[in-house]
Amino acid sequence: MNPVGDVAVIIAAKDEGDRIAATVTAASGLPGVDLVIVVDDGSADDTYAAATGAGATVVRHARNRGKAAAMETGAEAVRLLERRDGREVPRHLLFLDGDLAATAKEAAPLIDPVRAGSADMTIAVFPATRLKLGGHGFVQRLARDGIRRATGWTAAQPLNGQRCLTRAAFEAARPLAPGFGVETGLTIDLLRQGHRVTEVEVALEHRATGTDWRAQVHRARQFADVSRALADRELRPALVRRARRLQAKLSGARRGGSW
Ligand SMILES: Nc1nc2c(ncn2[C@@H]2O[C@H](COP(=O)(O)OP(=O)(O)O)[C@@H](O)[C@H]2O)c(=O)[nH]1
Ligand SMILES: [Mg+2]
Repeated sequence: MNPVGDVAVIIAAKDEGDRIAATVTAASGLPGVDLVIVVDDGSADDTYAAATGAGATVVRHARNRGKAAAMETGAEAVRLLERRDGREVPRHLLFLDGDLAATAKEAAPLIDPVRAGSADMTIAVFPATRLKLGGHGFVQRLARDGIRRATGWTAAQPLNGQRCLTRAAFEAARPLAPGFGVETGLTIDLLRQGHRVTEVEVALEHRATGTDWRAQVHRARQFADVSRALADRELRPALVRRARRLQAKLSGARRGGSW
């Protein structure tokens, strides 16, 4: 870990006992990283002990609250530590998944554009050969099409959770879309607010998604959460149109003297 840095790594983890120590160790060595926070989201395994042993600052949710809530907890922990230390310039936030293991050392290119001020959020693109998306293709398509409809931007890997944000961009995107809708929501909300979002190819590798029942349940949850994030956001233009029509009606009525 660097003695003084400008980046905090936040890892939302659920049952990552096998991989979290290697992920934390690799993330700690990234240039400019001086804080690694693991949010153990009610794991049933030894994620807490393994992450602590590897040198992370670990915050634990007593029960599972979902990925977005864990990310918010992690960012809040960073903020509180910065306040305690009297730090004036907030760190950039690098979100990594817990299952990257040693490949997390390849995440540095995600930080560079944010540090240079040329992006407000970067999103990782894993090389196709390492993607191992298993059956996630249809959820990826759902997210990609929804983001395109909402913003006009086409993401190569819309569900990729490895992202670096400025603190200001993170705050602008709160409250985050719940659960596994978080990536889709972040992308839409930041683009709609005029933030600059860039995809960056990095040589990261995560756990291959299987086809067993756990993987199926994961996919179903992901599908539901992405759908909800999109519904919450696609509703807005319709609501805005209705509100404008109502406003126009009301101001017409006022002008007509019947108000
Ligand atoms: N906070 C939180 N994180 C989770 C949960 N389930 C999975 N994760 C984490 O989210 C990241 C991505 O999950 P993963 O199982 O690798 O999904 P995939 O990459 O989409 O196949 C990993 O860091 C997991 O530990 C959960 O219920 N809560
Ligand atoms: Mg994964």
